[in-house]
Amino acid sequence: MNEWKFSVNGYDPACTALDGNRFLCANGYMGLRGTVEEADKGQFPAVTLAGVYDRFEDKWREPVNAPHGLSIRLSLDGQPLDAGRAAPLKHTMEIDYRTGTISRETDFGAALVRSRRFASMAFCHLLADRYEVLFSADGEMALSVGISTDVWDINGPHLFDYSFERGDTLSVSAVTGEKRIPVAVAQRAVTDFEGEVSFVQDEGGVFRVIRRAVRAGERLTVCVFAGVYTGLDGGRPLENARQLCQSAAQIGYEACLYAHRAAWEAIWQRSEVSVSGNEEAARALHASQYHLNSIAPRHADNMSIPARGLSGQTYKGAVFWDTEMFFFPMFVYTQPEVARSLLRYRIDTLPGALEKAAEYGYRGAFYAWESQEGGREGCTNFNVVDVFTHRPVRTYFRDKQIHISGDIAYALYAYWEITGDRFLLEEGGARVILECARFYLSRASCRLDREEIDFADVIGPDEYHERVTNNAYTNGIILNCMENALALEDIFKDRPEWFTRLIKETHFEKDWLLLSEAKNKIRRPRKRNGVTEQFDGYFDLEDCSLDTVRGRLRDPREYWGGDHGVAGCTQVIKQADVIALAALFPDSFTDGEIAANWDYYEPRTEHGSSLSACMYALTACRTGKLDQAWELFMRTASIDILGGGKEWAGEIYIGGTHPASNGGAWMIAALGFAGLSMKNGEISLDPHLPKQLSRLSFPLTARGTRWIVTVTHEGASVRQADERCRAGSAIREE
Ligand code: IFM
Repeated sequence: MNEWKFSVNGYDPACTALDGNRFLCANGYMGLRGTVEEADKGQFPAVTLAGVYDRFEDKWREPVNAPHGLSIRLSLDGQPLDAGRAAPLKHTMEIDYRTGTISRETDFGAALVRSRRFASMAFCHLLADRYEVLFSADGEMALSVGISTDVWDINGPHLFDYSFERGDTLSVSAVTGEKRIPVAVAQRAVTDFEGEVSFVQDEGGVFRVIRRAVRAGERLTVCVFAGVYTGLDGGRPLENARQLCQSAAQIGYEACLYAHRAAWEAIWQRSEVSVSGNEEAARALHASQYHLNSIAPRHADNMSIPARGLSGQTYKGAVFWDTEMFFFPMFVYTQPEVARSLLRYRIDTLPGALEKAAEYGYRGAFYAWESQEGGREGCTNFNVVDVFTHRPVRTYFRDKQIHISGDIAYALYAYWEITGDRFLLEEGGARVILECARFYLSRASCRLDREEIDFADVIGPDEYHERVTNNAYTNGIILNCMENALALEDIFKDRPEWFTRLIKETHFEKDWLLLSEAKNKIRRPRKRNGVTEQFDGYFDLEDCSLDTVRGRLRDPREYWGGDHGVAGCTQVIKQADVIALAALFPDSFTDGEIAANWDYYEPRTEHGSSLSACMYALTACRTGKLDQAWELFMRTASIDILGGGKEWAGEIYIGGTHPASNGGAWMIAALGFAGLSMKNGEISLDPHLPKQLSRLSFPLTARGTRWIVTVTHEGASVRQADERCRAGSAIREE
């Protein structure tokens, strides 16, 4: 097995959506779904643009898919050679995670098509493809190379007022419906053959058609370069797109590929987790890291990453808590500048969070559950459609999932702890933490002069139990948020005037006085035999097995949560909740408590979200349950190879790549198997290497220094990159 490659043989129409995700190539600016060049809308082709949103009529707002600039259609003697329709003799798609390239080989009998494409990691506006045809029969060929506007939309259309340009350079420009943001795609194709050229332009796009007679044994190649720009990039999108594809065509495919590969190589140098002993695990880790690395917004300094990355419009292209709790750890330890961009997005969208808190009658910052551009809340009050009545169901993610603010404060503090970079706190991060703490003070469910403070009417990570009181995870993250707010005084002890001014400017004086008292009064959850109760009254709910609950479903697509859901009145939960708390705050639990909670909650967890398994794996490592940790690790890391997870909810496509699992795979390897943590500027390791692996190694950057961690069954070491090994707690001299 090649640890860096994954391929699928045969064309299975039932896997079109899945393969579009598996063979996604992205570069943070855009994501090109892994469909064949000739795909039409039915195969979900898309070039999803990061951060460009649009709302059509009263449908959900979602990211915009640009016209597809690498669209190629081939026919021989009038017969379309289309992998989706022509039943090819052989068809293989392959992704090379190391180089970020997607290859395809399709044998149509009369012609063999080979291509290799990429979304350039060196020039984020560039897509390129080298498409080669080897004919094994004589005939009349028609090759259409162009820009397709027949792309996939879930809640579209989003592009209007199209204009087209034909000639040596083709282009399509349009504007979005809601905000009239210009979107432009230009394409240049370079062929090593000649033919009779004509143009086709209709509502499906603009194509250059090259016709010629071909002979068996003849090989023809076309290199296609597409430039993609929008009005959000500044400048003139169409001009820029034109110029880029023309320059790329001049430089040539190989040179563009070289620059792209070099950029990927630099990313791997900084982030690759390498393992020995199990090739499948090695490949799954590469797949996970590829997918997460490929969607990092390296072209911007204040952008975040949607829950399904750039694999399409699922979940409205919105940013959830997934970013801070699941994507952020890999970035903060390997590419802190990406972590900074994710957090700067939250800093810059603070006004939206202040507004949302005010909308509900609270003070401080209540961040959007599904955050779109400018922090705009994308989550509606009716986020699920009932499969029986087809009516929208009132859901409470938007208004009750208040842990989101604490999750953001947690990541801001972790950024400071791990990088030692105080600048981000000074540049708005400290203010965000204070405003989040203020939100919780005002959201507390009883008067602050009472002995204990409850947080009632909330939803924890386990979304199946709505409107509960004292959710363990929520109260835990609120406590952490208040502690982080209080810790700011110490962090800025050398700048007391600055900090006093911040407290004054934010009118935080009164809240500041309340904070330490309030933090001590937050209700600690009830415990039974060491097991933390997920929320008040949870232990009193019906205690039945997962299978019993599943057996009560009358439709496989039925929503399990809410008032009428099968899980709501039972102890069956959707995803890690208390266990997520234990994974994030291991010091607040003894080993015995973690084991007791794990044994209690795991059998009751549906793992109905891709965010669940990694939290269980992390806590399994801590308690030495290494066989379970291994199984959960493989499940987490393989998700975007094997597929699985829910793809459709009724008529809504919820599939896509799973960046939270991708980040989770890194977390299990680094924080679980190596037991990496960072306290007071010191790295420490507490290794738990499963027997399936003989060695684990990865680079990290902490407090401005690069380190290499290595774990074997003999011990663990951390050495400064290019320097001697450093001894320390649980750290062995090499
Ligand atoms: O953020 C998650 C949530 O925890 C479970 N449902 C899907 C969301 C996006 O991944």
